[in-house]
Amino acid sequence: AKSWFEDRKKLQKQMESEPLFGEYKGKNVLVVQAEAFQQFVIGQSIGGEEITPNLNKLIGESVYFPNFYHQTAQGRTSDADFGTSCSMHPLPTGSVFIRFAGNEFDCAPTILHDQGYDATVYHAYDGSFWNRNNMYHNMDYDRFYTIKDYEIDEPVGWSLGDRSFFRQTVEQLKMRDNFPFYAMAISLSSHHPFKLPYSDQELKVGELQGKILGDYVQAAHYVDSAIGELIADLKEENLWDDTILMIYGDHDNSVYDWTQYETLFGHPVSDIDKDRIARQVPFLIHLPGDGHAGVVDKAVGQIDTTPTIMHLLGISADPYRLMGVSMLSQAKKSVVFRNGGFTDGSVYFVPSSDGIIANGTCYSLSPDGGAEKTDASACAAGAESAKIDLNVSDRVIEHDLIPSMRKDEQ
Ligand code: GP9
Repeated sequence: AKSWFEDRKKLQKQMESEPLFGEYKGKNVLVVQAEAFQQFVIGQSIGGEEITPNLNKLIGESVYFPNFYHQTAQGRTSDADFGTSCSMHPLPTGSVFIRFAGNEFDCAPTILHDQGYDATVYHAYDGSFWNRNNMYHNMDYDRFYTIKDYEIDEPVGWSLGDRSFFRQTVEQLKMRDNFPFYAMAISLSSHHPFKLPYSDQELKVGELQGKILGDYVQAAHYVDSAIGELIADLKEENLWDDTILMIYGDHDNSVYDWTQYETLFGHPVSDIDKDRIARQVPFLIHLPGDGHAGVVDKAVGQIDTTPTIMHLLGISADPYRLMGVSMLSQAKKSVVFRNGGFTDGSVYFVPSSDGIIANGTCYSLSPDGGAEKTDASACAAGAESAKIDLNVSDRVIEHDLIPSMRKDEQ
């Protein structure tokens, strides 16, 4: 594991001499992790209306990563949080938040705390869910705002609607009056089974009325409107010009009736597209000031998030054990999925259930998004390297290796 991390550091180091390194030093960082928010709703319309008008507009003013993938497994939302915050893979079984909350990791709140940031996390649900109380304490957050800190003035789904959740989160941030801040807000209104109050169902979903995907797009539209209000709030409170805003989806929506997707898209969905649709979630970074914007095509994933934040803030990855690489760097690395699949942007590997690499399916990707089956040998080296990455991550987590690696480096 030690030599693996030494190699990874060489890749990470590259960002230090690249554009944007440290360009946003000292800015606030607000990370929004959106529940079950998938990429296929972006730019998609239904009944003549955009599902995500606010995000579509924001993407045009942001750095957007159309080839961003979630890397979660059984730990679902907690895996997304762990991967993005701590830049390591989830476990093959269970959740790191539950099984190894006492171990040491190099997570974004800890790293930013060391840089003088006020680090807080917000989620309007029971603090014990996914063992967050313990894990967040270990991650060095200054405070975890739970359901107890919110007024339930807009009941939706499991708890508070995202509109009110974001509004009250900004109020709490203002009240803390502690800058710069690193804040993570975890939304909830688009949780399965996506049933919104009737008054919040604003789209005309036609044939999808009464179907789960119809409810899902209504929920995605509601979350989009909540994000629109969040942006307005941040502007109103004079935070917009000093805050890097990152928004991403945590995991897929668990809806696998593909005929419903075919109704929405108006065309058939191939097997490879099913795999990709289930793995792709949106990821955008809105940069403050006369911020940099554009589309970055590189294949990237959740574990690359913390190194990306460090790139923008000018924090070297050298003293930390992170498995990701900045999404803004030219450094190349594959996105590894927990099932042993991976993509590097030019090939996409779907493993077989027996785990034998030669039995998996390898696709060659074209720049227009097309995918053609190709010989498994084109994915063999990448699949082998994905296996190694997952093994290293598992060993570090299960044996709590970060403290000893840190000691060896001193
Ligand atoms: C609950 C929320 C949902 O607090 O984070 O988690 P999930 O069921 O999506 O993993």
